Amino acid sequence: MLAAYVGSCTGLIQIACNDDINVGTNNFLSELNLSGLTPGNTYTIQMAAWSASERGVYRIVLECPGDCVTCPSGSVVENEACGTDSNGGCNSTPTVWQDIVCQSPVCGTVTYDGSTRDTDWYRFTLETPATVTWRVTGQVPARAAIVSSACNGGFPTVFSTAAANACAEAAASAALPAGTYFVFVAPQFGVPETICNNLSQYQATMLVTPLCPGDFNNDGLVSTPDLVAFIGRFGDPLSTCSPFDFNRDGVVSTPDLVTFIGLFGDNCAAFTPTPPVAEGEAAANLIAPSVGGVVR
Ligand SMILES: [Ca+2]
Ligand SMILES: [Ca+2]
Ligand SMILES: [Ca+2]
Ligand SMILES: [Ca+2]
Repeated sequence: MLAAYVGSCTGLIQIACNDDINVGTNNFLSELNLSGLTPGNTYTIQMAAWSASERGVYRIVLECPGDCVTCPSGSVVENEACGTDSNGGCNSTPTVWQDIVCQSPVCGTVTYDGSTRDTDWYRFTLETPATVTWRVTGQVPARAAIVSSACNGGFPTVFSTAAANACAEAAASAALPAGTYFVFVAPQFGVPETICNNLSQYQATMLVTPLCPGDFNNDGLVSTPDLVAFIGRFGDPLSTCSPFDFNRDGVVSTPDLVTFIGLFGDNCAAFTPTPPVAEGEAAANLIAPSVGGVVR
């Protein structure tokens, strides 16, 4: 059991207490979330066993995370309620995910109970080769990754993965051929356990930069076949990830035509895709199926 007080030992005033937070069967974890504390004040935390027979070794973790995740207005909200499991990607059978478009901020939650963690998988499609950057900032230390949409029996190909401390940005980036991919976010293994509260929040953004803007048929030139392709899409409402929508306003229209004409005649360097991350490292960072049994 935990309690928190303010004031001196001769005049303690209790400001919070908790027995257990009941996050699962036989899970009697105690947790306090204190907010609105005054810098400079002294606070005291008291811990006690439930009964004399349950005295022993305990672990207590104190986190002072601040509020570093502020979901911008217009964020895409994760479609998985905290504590449920509906976008577990290659950790789920059948595979489940949430589709997202690039450039839009994503706001979600992840939890970790000491062995099993929540992983969130978002799917997107590139029409042309592009550099993809996936930036994640979590209230807990987060891992970001860019992986194939093919799960390969729970082992998707990992093109980039990065980790960061709480409130720092984990940025994965890869040059990818046209195709469909996942971006991934999860708490890191070994970090403090996190239940559904303000500490479980993260924000993320996927940025897509075409490797050769205007080269829709991937031949290294912005030329007549690309113009034909562009005209064929004129007026279309599109995902803001589309290479045809240069100004990312969701439609192919005159401003995009102006940009395309400015690109006409360009030559582009040969495309070199980012090689996959070595399987062992990728598995340890991302899927880790042997850790704690079920990993989601
Ligand atoms: Ca989640
Ligand atoms: Ca999830
Ligand atoms: Ca071309
Ligand atoms: Ca446009």
